[in-house]
Amino acid sequence: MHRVQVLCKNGRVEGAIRMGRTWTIPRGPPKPIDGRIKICKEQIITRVMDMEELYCLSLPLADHPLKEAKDEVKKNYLIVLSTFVKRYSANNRWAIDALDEYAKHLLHQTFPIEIQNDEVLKGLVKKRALFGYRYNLICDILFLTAFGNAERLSEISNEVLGLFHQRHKNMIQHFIDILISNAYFRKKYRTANYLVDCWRMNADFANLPEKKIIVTATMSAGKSTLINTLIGVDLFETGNRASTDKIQFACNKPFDDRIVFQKGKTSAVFAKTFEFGRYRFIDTPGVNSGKHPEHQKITRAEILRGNFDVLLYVFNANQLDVNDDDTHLRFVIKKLPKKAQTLFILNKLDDNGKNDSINESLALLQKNLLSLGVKNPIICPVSMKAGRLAKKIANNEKLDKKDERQFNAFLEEFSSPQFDLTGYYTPPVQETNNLPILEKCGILGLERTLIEIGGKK
Ligand SMILES: Nc1nc2c(ncn2[C@@H]2O[C@H](COP(=O)(O)OP(=O)(O)OP(=O)(O)O)[C@@H](O)[C@H]2O)c(=O)[nH]1
Ligand SMILES: [Mg+2]
Repeated sequence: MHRVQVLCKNGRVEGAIRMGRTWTIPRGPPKPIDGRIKICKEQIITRVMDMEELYCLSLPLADHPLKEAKDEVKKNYLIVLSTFVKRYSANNRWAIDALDEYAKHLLHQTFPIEIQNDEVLKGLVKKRALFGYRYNLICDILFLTAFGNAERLSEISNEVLGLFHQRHKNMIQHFIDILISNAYFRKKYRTANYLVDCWRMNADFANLPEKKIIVTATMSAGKSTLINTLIGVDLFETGNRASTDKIQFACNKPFDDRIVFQKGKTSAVFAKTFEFGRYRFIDTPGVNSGKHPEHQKITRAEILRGNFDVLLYVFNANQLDVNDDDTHLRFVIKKLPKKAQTLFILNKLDDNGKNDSINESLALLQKNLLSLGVKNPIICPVSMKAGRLAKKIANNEKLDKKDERQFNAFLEEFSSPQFDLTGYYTPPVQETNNLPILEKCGILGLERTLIEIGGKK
């Protein structure tokens, strides 16, 4: 027996009349509250997400069911979707960019946004082939126009309902209720399983607190390399001459959709081996460029803004005896917000030519930090370059000839106890790493330390 019939029989639908074997339900009775739906509050995003956050959502395109459809159905689907986006989110850059991705992924071409009136849209959703994708379509419309905005969700849900025939409305309303809650998911909607799963992963992610990690240092210490290594993608430019000239952000997202938006201030990427929680890395320009004195101003302003939980201060192990760092260090120590924690990164330990040993470099840095008033500094020794290359290997990415040569040299170097950094960190809980250099170059230890201090907040 259908659920509706049960509800009618139990008198849960006001005004329902039995006519033979069927029930007629008067137009627009209040929807019965489905006793089986357990709404888990955390699943509902109550605050309005801003544009930067929206860019960190994953788009549900990799296994989108529409990929199987005929081109004509795809086009009609995109006409309805783009009409809604253009009508309700014309000023939302993320929605417009995301719509472009939909067209590229689903139709393999850019799609001129076509706006149609309601009558045309109604005609399109009535067509049998498109009607079969109705739950997917509703999901996509709501995702691009109203995700993370409860008020808009109900407003646009009403508009969407208006496209369908009266007899489908209850079902569609029910689907929407289920979509935006953590409710039991009925088999009836299984064609939209993938999109609903993606929606929920995005919602779970959006509800996580975002940990903000700022990275600062003098020029070429390896700030951008550090972020690229942690997120597992060569997102930021690196090099030996003032490479970073502005504040740039890298965020992770709920799942890999293979799309990197680099518009606005945020670049959202899926952090392949840094999959815990929700992170925003803030990259800053080096502070000691004689040629670009404005770099110091930019970085200092960002530190003064204080919008971060963790500060990573990177040192080049080969330049510990250079005094350039002291002014900036003093500034950072003085201006650090109370709630923020600091990790000191001793980088380039693969190339520690001038200093005799890692222990000596660590002792030198520690002495300097203590003399500047830092209590119990946590110092993480690493080779980011080795870490970045090892992560590429771990992710089956191909190295170019130069990187391959360097990686082989690192393999040899870190196999010697003199360079092995494993002992400087607490050991991993689980031994799952089949590429020992990841541990030996300090990158995994640094990640663990970062999670640990992040968790203490
Ligand atoms: N040998 C070695 N080289 C490294 C390491 N980390 C970074 N580098 C190199 O150092 C240079 C500078 O790295 P970046 O990551 O651009 O440094 P940055 O601090 O972002 O520099 P600016 O943005 O210019 O201030 C690049 O050529 C990197 O490849 C390391 O651990 N070992
Ligand atoms: Mg940089």
